[in-house]
Amino acid sequence: MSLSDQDLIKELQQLIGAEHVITAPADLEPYLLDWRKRYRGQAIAALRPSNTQEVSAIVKLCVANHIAIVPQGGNTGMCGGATPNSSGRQVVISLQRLNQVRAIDTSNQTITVEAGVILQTLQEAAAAADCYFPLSLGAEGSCMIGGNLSTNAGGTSVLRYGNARELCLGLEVVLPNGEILNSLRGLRKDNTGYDLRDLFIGAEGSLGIITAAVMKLFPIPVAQWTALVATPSAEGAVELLNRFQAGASAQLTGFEMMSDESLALLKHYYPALASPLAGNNPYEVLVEISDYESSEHAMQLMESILEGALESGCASDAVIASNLAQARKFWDMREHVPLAQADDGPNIKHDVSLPISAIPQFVDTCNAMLRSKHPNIRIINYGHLGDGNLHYNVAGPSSAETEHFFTTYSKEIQALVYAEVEKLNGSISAEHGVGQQKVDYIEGHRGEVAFNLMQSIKKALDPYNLMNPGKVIKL
Ligand code: FAD
Ligand code: S2G
Ligand code: ZN
Repeated sequence: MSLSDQDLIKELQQLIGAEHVITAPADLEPYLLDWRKRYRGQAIAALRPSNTQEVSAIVKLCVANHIAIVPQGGNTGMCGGATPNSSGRQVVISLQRLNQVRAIDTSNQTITVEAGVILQTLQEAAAAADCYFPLSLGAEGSCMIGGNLSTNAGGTSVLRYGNARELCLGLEVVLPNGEILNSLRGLRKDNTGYDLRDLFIGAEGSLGIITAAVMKLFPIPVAQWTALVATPSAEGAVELLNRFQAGASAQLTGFEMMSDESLALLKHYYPALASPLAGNNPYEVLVEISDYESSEHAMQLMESILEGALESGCASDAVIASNLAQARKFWDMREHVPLAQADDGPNIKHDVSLPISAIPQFVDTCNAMLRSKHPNIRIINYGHLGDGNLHYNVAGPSSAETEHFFTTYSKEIQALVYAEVEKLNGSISAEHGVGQQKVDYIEGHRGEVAFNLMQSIKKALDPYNLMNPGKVIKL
């Protein structure tokens, strides 16, 4: 017989302390609404355990009382994955208090951190040990490494260092039955059975709760040069990428594209971040080269590749940051585009990835198709071109019309864009995950065999469907 909510709350308070069982509506609110303010849920409580054993004890108590669990990190996710549903029969488990850096092994080039460590804190801990942790994204001041692993986050250095998955060597996970899986080994090679670690990376909390991880560290680059390059078309941007890939290879550590409408939106909401390049360029690309030899070597490389690009016409203008402050300003431009979008109002997001060779066709086809149906829409097309990942976001003609446009046309526009993605053999979720936003698209996108296999895995690990139900895979 299940406990009443009141008795459950009393048991939880005994487990983790009353001050960490949050039930007062005002205190609960931040846990029930996602960053985009698109998803709102209900919860019996938000819980803030302080260690793995407390997480395990909570899971066992919830499972015994058929209460579903929604793990939550920084709550910066884009797909509503960390937001409880409206049933009121769920609890949110916030990992914020599991925030210890457990160990740094500079010789093994690894750092062991708890899931609630904020990404920026992890970057700083690496730097303090004279190492580099490359995962970097606009939300790094509040997202947590547990959430980064659960969404297999990408960000701006994937083309050189990979997603969160490639940066992880070991995990500690509380399973849906409350057992603790300890695979916190910092080994780059370990072929002993199924790859259980990778099962939980990108599972968005639907297979278990990540409580700690061993992450890779890297040497700090000796020099980094950043440039802002104007290109006449998406095709030109891809040619520019290919030139940098051929010329700089592993030294190419950032390649981000912003369309003219993205730059116009940025300039409107953050005038100080207006592009320094003259004119209204169809696209501007932020390129970063990192070097382990010398600053001069990196600069020569940057200059020679840019010269070739300007001669070929795939670049029409370029400015190389003359100092760290200017390089920071170029990166602030890029990282403020999603903030400008949030200021502007709801927008129809498409976090898509495509074969890089297919990107010009995707952009030209979708732009023409959508503008023929909605002539005055704004297509805020920007993102990680180096990984073939575009944030092809569509907004209504003006800020005042975004809400109406979003609610009226989201489904239609998403169907059109995703159909184009399928035609070009792309993905409908490059880095943000599925959450609840795309859960109805997954079977069609992945196909029956893959979908049935994922359902079998979900049923095997979470037979009562209590671990973040309704996210990623519906049973
Ligand atoms: P949350 O939002 O708290 O949770 C995300 C998902 O993971 C949910 O399903 C949740 O249930 C699950 N989860 C969280 N913690 C755990 C855990 N310990 N164990 C199991 N499951 C867990 N994302 C990118 O990939 N690249 C970008 O460039 C990028 N830029 C962004 C810029 C801005 C301004 C914002 C607001 C977001 C951006 N994001 C980006 C999206 C978001 O920051 C990432 O998805 C991030 O990894 C989410 O981390 P979080 O800690 O906030 O997770
Ligand atoms: C980024 C943010 C999400 C969006 O800035 O790279 O991941 O599409 C995005 O606004
Ligand atoms: Zn992104």
